[in-house]
Amino acid sequence: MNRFKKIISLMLILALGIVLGACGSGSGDTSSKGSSGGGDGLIYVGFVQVGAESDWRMANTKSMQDTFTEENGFKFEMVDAQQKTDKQITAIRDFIQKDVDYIVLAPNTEAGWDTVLGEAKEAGIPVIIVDRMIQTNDDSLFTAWVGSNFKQEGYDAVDALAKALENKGISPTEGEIKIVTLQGTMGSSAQIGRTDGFEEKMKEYPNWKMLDRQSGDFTQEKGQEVMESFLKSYPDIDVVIAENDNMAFGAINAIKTAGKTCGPEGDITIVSFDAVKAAFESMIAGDMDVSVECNPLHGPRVKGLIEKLEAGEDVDKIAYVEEEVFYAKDAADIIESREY
Ligand code: GYE
Repeated sequence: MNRFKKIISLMLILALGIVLGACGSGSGDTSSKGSSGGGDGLIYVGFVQVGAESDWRMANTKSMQDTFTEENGFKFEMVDAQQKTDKQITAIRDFIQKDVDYIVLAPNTEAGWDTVLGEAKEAGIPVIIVDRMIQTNDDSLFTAWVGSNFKQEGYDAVDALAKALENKGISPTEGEIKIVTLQGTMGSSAQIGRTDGFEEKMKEYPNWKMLDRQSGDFTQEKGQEVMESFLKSYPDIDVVIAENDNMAFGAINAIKTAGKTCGPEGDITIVSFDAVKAAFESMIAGDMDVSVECNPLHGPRVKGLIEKLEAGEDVDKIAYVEEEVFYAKDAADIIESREY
């Protein structure tokens, strides 16, 4: 049982004691539930996951599953919301019903969390948010957040594109550079930050032109579909910004099928986000130019937060993960050291 719930239980027991005392009856069951409700000493964590849309997501799920084991003292349950925010809201209500000790939420999109998180707060269940963020005016609705600075990733992608162009002998400051963007799930922090960060910083290059932007929902399949339609509408695309690696893989398929070339030796420059292992393979194969890292290994970070909360210690409300940028020319030397 976590600290917050202990306090609430204690208050309930006291209140019940007063009521029973006043009634002159001593026969009520005032025992509180043991740790995690099962008396098994495990900390019960309910994880509301976005879905299984990408390699990043799979690595994130694995990190959580590998961390929140019984050996480590946890009872762990995960709901895969199939990229549906309403499914996530339902999952939170289920976890409240089950009286878990902590809810860990990876929100699909940013808006609309106040009501259900208010319910979790009312029930005394702390909510830890991972990966993407929520939009709220009430900071008390969550205990802590850990994830990436998506806007910074968007800024980094601008520098990454400039360097990737230089790496293939193209000046980033001369001639019109025509860009299309495959966006992630609209309204998700990863999409909002990457789109806004890129848009803001690309103003440093007045010769860069954003031809179009469309969502591929972070999946390879939709990324490929959107790229197919871009290739039909715009015959001379110079750059694809894919807001995750899986959409980049789809775009690369579409480019090749259309008889065009991409990567460091090809015509179309591919800039991506995540830097999962398959992106390194794609860079080594000469298909992708650069990937801006996004670290999915949040399991141990969330565990660290829960352990501190259990010990009654303060935690950082907001914690950003350090990230790098990886270019095709270095991929072969680095791939072995990648964890995801
Ligand atoms: O970039 C993408 C995944 O929210 C950071 O979600 C995450 C993003 C990641 O589907 O691959």
